[in-house]
Amino acid sequence: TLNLRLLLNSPNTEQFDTEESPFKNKNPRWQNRAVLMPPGKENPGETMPAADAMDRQHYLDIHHGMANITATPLRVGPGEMGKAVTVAKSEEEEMEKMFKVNYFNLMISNRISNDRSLADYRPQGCFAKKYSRNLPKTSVILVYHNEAWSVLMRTVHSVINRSPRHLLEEILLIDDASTREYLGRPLDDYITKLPVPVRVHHAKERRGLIGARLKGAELAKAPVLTFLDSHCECSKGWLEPLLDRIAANRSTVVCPVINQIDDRSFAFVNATEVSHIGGFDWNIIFNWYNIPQSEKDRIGGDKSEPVRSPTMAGGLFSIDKSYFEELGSYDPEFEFWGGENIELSLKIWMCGGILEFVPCSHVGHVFRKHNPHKYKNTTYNVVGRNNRRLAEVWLDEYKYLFYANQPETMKIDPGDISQRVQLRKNLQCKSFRWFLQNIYPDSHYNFAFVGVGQLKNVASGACLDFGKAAGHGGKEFKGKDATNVTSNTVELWPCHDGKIQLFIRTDKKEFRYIHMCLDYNVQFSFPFLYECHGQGANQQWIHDLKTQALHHSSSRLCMDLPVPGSMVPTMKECSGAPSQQWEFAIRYPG
Ligand code: LR7
Ligand code: MN
Repeated sequence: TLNLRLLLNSPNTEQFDTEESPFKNKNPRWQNRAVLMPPGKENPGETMPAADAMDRQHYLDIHHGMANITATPLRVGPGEMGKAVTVAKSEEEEMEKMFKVNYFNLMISNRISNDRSLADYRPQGCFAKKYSRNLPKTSVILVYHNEAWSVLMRTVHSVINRSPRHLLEEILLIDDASTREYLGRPLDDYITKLPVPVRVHHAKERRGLIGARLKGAELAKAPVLTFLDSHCECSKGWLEPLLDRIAANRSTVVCPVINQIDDRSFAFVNATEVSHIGGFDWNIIFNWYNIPQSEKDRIGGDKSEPVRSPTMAGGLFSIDKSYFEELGSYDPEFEFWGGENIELSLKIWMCGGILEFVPCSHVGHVFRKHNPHKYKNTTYNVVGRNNRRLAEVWLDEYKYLFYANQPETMKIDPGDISQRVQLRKNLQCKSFRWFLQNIYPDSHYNFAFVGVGQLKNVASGACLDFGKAAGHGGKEFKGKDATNVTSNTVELWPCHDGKIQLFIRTDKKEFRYIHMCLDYNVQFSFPFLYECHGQGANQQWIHDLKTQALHHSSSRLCMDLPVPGSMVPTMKECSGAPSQQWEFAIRYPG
């Protein structure tokens, strides 16, 4: 019945796949990599799978002018309707070998048609929506370095199959100096047979995805740019809702809902609504976060309404071309991979635009657990340098929070940033503080602070340190950056340069580390770190600059040295003794 419905469907009778999906009700756990994984050995032996015999008539049928593109022919085969694919036991060894070529299941991908069918992932409210008759055309830009043939072609075919022909100016393939043979002549030949203009630019020198996208933007003919990663699948109706938002307001930048394509089974996960928004942490690394209540209230329960997001994931979005240029596109000195998505997101919001996820647009992306890319042998940390530039230009004083967390980044030369600073001035962009308060209130950065530095005990010369929990009542850190911690002891250690002694003094008189605050409760004899609550009380510390005493507000006790044999400071009646004298040695701003 499902296929019958697909054959017969018309836009008004469309419903989504009601068939039980193994992924139903499971929230995909979307996690970006925190670090670049070491690249695997690239397999030069990968070959181009026999390309699907292309059904030209099928393309012609769906591309006569404003043809009805919803008519999907009945298809059988592995992975159709976005289903998971498995292989025989006997093939598993080979499968694992092939997995390492691109860090996704190449064997399975090669068996799935370039034209595989997908379900309809749009929430109900989308079907009644009317889009402008004058939508702008778009150039779809795909950048890649050594992408697998089947995955790249499925991206291209899904764009062709599911974009109204009159809205698709062209597909631009920007080959970031790939070395695989099939991405040369064989690809050049193949794309001439496609029913939509597809152009390829073979970059001679590797620039990374950011440089490659800039090249694509430069070559694009259409008034709207649509960027996709090279391992995506566009689902039915993906394009019109994106273009419609831009047609209504050229400074709205839109992202589709990014459905997960499983890196092992190539199942297209059946997510319908916007379940998360984008943000970033103190490493300036993108991550997914819950939609704040304020945004839910703004939308008012309509699952088909676009959801505003502080940042984009980076790979999948549409933007008015002239607006992209006006915003200074990407920082041209960014290299390789990373940071460009945050830079663009900050510019959009701080300089008067809007960034949103559009629930009526669904595009799948193969989420990988490892990064397969090697970049040039640079002597510096490439992503760190991108982020350093970003921090210097866009984060204002909050850059110190990034440096407090990644002190090594301070040693990287960011190069000349004067043009980017000038750009920000010319665009009269608002402050990062404004962005936090108005666009990203849930951010871990969202507080005002006085400085970042060490708390040094005058009598002993030792520093308060939260790196080593010794089990004095508190718990050890669970995560590298204390993100999931509920409480933790602090200790006194010889002072050093490391970040585990850097506390942030906030305007609420807290001593903070990311979202953990120095806290004290009279049940205990020692201070500890506890999730910041912003209510003052047990997390408020008055530092008397004359006597150098550190008064705990609610208990009126003072922080004192540990008892002999311990490293954990104590809380005592204030006495003015040297053991109760503390210096807050500010490192940033330096
Ligand atoms: O040197 C390179 N040259 C390239 O052309 C390295 C990569 N690339 C291409 C690559 O083929 C792919 O098409 O660049 C694209 C992104 O690289 P991926 O897919 O290896 O990385 P990713 O999916 O983790 O990338 C996410 O973060 C990047 C940070 O710079 C970019 O913003 C990507 O566009 C972004 N991808 C997405 O937003 C998809 C959703 C993932 C999430 C969250
Ligand atoms: Mn990707």
